[in-house]
Amino acid sequence: PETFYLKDYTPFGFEVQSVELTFRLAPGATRVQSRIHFAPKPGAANPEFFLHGEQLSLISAAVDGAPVTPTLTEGGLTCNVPDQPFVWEAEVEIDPQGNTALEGLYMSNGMYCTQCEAEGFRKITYYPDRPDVMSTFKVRIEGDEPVKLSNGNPTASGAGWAEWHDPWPKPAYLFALVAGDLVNHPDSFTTMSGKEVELNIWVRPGDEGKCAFGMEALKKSMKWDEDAYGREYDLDIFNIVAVDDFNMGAMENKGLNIFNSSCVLASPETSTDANFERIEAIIAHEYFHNWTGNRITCRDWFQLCLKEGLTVFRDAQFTADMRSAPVKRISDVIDLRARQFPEDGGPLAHPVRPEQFQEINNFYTATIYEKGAEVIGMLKRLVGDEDYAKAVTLYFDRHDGQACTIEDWLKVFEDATGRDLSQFKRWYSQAGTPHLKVSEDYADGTYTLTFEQSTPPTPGQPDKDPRVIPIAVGLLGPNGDEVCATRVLEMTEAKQSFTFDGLAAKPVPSILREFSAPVILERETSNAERAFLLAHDTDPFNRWEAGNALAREARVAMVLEGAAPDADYLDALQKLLRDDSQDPAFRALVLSPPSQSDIAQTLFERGHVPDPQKIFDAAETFAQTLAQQLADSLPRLYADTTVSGAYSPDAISSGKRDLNGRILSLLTRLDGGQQAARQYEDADNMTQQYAALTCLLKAEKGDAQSQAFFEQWKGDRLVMDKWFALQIASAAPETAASVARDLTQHELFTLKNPNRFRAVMGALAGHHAGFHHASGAGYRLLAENLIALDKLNPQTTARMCAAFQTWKRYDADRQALIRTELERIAGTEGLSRDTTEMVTRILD
Ligand code: HT7
Ligand code: ZN
Repeated sequence: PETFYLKDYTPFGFEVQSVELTFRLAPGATRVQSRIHFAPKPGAANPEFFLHGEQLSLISAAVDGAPVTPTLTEGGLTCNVPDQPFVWEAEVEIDPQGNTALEGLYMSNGMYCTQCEAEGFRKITYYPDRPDVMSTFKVRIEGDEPVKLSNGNPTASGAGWAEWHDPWPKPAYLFALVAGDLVNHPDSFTTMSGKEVELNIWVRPGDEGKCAFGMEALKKSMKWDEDAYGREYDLDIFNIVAVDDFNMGAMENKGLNIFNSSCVLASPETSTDANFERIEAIIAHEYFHNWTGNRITCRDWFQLCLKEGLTVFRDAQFTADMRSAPVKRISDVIDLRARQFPEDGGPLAHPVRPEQFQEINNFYTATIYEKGAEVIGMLKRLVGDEDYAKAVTLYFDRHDGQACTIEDWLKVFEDATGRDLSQFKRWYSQAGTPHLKVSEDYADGTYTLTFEQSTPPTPGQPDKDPRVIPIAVGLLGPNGDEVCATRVLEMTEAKQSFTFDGLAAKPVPSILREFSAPVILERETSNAERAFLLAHDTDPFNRWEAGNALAREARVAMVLEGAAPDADYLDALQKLLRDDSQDPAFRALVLSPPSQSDIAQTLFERGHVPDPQKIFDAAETFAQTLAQQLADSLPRLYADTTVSGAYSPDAISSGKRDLNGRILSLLTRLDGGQQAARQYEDADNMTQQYAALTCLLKAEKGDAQSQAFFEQWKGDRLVMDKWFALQIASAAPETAASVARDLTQHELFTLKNPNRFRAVMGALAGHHAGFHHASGAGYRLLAENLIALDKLNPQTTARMCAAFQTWKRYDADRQALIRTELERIAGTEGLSRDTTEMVTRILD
């Protein structure tokens, strides 16, 4: 397959002055007429007129009204055109019903919908399908469907047709069309300049009752973007549509966001607290794209982090403001370490701004999104809040309506602050997670911290240069009082020391507060010091971090030395659990152990070969011991954290329920599931019902409840996804793969719905000891299903290949088993470009 390079960027030779599209909808043969005004760009000498196009049947084409016969090439067409402005007209036929890749125009449950990012518009009509080509769009939709939507404002409609006009120039990847039998949940929002905006969430009939929470989240997002960033909405109407078959979470199409139904539909009975929180964050994310992504877009797909990193950063700020800032930060770091660090340390590592790709869909990664957001967080910490606000305002003023680069983004910071960001830019160009080694010295009242940074080689980048690292540090005195408030040390050298004067005694350092940089901290320390920080640090993130390190060390010692669970740590946990002055959500996070995959990674980094079964056993032993030690207080703790009254998904109640669920899981180890069975019976919301069922299934006491759950919810696709996933997540390591295999034979399993596929295969890949069971059954099952899915949906297949990315951590036998499966996938005839690229990179 062809490789595309950042260095090869050349602008398109024509302006697109306006686009008019007419859709005559028919499931197997939709006709799309386009009428596009092009003008050669001044100074572009004889530019090639190339339009992207894939899986299109060209019916006719004309230039300035005269029929033409373009030359059809592999990915599009070329045509001789005048050297002055001209009108291009074409008619194509496409097959939405046969489109199982869910890219371009496709059908989901009888509804027409589109997904054009990154390069799906070329499956709708011939067009310069690249983000730096921006134009206004007029769209006419003809069909019997009662609801017909597109971008922008509605302009006219009649029996069997509707017209839309989007006055804001946009790239084709933001184009959207939806048509079907839909019902809406309407509302409105008055913007800061007093403009009334019509809001709608469109869903399948029957789902109307699940829109209220999403609508509130939308209005909160609109208000927050005005207050925090001064950004106002810019159309008369904002539509959201819920779609069942969708490759990712949601899509920010201008004025017509399309959502995976799992990311917008919510009700207390069918959604967990975690679902509610995720929905609020995703609605915000897509809405915030209206400015960071749509009004200012990317010049090319190498700049993807320009919109995604910034928008993730903005949605994290929003969630921190709406809920608890420390809890959001801790959760985000857990997620970063679980998804981005393994990516950055393995065969799929790539810079935040990649320099080459074969299939851009493979680069919607944790590195682009989450590390991209971390880079912005570092920038903000370095320049300070005020200068951050100045720089971002300059970005909006200077670049509104443009397609931009990371250079443009950094330049506004340079111009607003006078800083030179050339070294900082390495965060965008160098892949890999820096390791930050810390040593310390104390003499005569002066305390010195010395840091050494190094980044391991990553594919194509053997050597790394030192980066700018903001290290937020505070110091605690021996009695636990803070003797030095947070100070941001700006590291720029490979090795650098910082001193703190006037200290009466050697302090205990709290380093990398709020996780001020996405690095791996290496420091010789003791469990006693970790327990001290867990008890005294004023920075909640580092308090949690200390607890997390204690948990990790305890687990590692259990695996490597067969040690008993660390008594000091168990003690610290007990104290924290009973400490009502601490936020329940925070206590729940401290109580949640590092993942088994995380322990495997730690062991690997320390030169050991992780044994997934031993890691699983250690987790079980630890939980059992903790439960036994807490035996006397568990019933009271359970009662004290039980939330009663009408269900509300607010942060306080959901934090309490989270803690309560964790206590229930300990209690279930002692009472044989009695309390969980009672909770299952009494639950009036999905959070408590699901928590109880999880405990029961893990204790192998939940067959009856699982059957009841299935009967109760078999008509609800989203709840059924939970049921599928839970069957696997709660299975023993030796049976996880066979449980998953049986589920692929279940009448409700289908390859055509990405949510269902992810529920089963994602749960298998997420069951560390089950997926990596020595039999290799997990690897085999995943590979078989990836091969089957690739024929229908390359994008979702390719993403799921990442489950194999950590394969070099494991022993030779497991590596051989995985290699066999990867080679089997790679050798499949007709394998998609998406999956070929992923498997090749993982194998390399
Ligand atoms: N900008 C979007 C990314 C995206 C996508 C979404 C749905 C389906 C396919 C997709 N390909 C790329 C989503 C976002 O980051 O907001
Ligand atoms: Zn996004």
